[in-house]
Amino acid sequence: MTKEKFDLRLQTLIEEHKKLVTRRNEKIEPGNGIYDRYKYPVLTAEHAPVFWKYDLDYNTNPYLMERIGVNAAFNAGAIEYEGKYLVFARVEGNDRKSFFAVAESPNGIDNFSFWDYPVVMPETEEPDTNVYDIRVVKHEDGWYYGLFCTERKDLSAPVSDTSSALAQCGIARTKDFVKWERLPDLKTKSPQQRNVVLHPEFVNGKYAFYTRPQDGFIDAGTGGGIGWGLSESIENAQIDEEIIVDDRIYHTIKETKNGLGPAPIKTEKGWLQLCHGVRNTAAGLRYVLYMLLTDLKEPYKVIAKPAGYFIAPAGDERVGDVSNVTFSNGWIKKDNGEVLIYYASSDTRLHVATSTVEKLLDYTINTPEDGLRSYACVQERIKMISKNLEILKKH
Ligand code: M1P
Repeated sequence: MTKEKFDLRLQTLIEEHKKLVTRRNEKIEPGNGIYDRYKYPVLTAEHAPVFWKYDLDYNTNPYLMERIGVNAAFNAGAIEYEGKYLVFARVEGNDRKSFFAVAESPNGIDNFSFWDYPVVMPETEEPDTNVYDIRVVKHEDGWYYGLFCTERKDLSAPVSDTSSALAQCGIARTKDFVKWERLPDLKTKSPQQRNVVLHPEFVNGKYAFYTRPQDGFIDAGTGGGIGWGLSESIENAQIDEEIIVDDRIYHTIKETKNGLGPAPIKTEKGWLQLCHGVRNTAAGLRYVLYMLLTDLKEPYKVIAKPAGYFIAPAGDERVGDVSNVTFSNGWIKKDNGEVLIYYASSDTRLHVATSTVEKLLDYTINTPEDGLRSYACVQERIKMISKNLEILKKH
């Protein structure tokens, strides 16, 4: 390729990228009254800067080809920081390795742009093979923490098994989101931990964690459920006793497994909790999001549990690298009570949905609980239909 053509191609790539990252998002009306979805994902693989993928030196890359591709940008932690909305995406290279990268937006809805460099997450003495799904939380001790899944090969697996992995909770902290201090991984009695979240406040003077104990990497086995445990220290976090906050239940959206999403939002009526629930189908696992409200003083006690899913994959969201998945590990409560919910679809891209604390409380408190039997669910629906028909008669 001539240098002239190289320069032209580079200009096109930069212009296309700019168009994408500056595109305005549009609310999809009329929504379901609980939250609003938006037309465009807020982050995709294509949002990765051109200079992350291409060697821009004509001498070493005369065809201007991608050298280090980006496959996906999804499951993101989120926080409001210095007037900006930051998401900490799980960016996955073409090589399947994930890393964290910060993208910032002036409004949390669109114009997300990646910082020049991805996060350099220090390793422990036992290097991570893969890191993903960071939950970013401002703790009352004054630090920002990032809790994430660290995955390593299961060395006890037979040589023929090249897939078995051990998942545990990595912990790091920062003051500026640029320099991270890695702390030792969380210790619990469970052979596997994923979806571990730090509660933003001390409970009984201790660090409090939501956990997800599992027997196997994919299968919950005898474990599973969203757990809870306390640790004296964060520098050497250790949970000796885990209790289950929210269990898996037969014939519900969380029959196979579940896990907490982002750190909870404190409200006057309790802690708003966003979780994911998984069930098995002939087409594979289906991941949906659901909500709970837990007690203000005892955040491990569920006080409201609306039935069914809160967000499920819709339209194009249904398809991706791992289809039929919605997953969330980040949301932001703004000072005016609005809530920005970041959810990813099918392990491929990141979306935003907007709501308010008031609406989410109404949803969690007033949505009927799961009757757990078809008969009970029909009774609940009939109650509402009868009331509505009376109302409609008067119109
Ligand atoms: O592929 C769907 C999700 O699977 C895992 O979630 P869980 O630990 O609940 O099974 C994670 O790998 C998550 O990143 C992924 O989105």
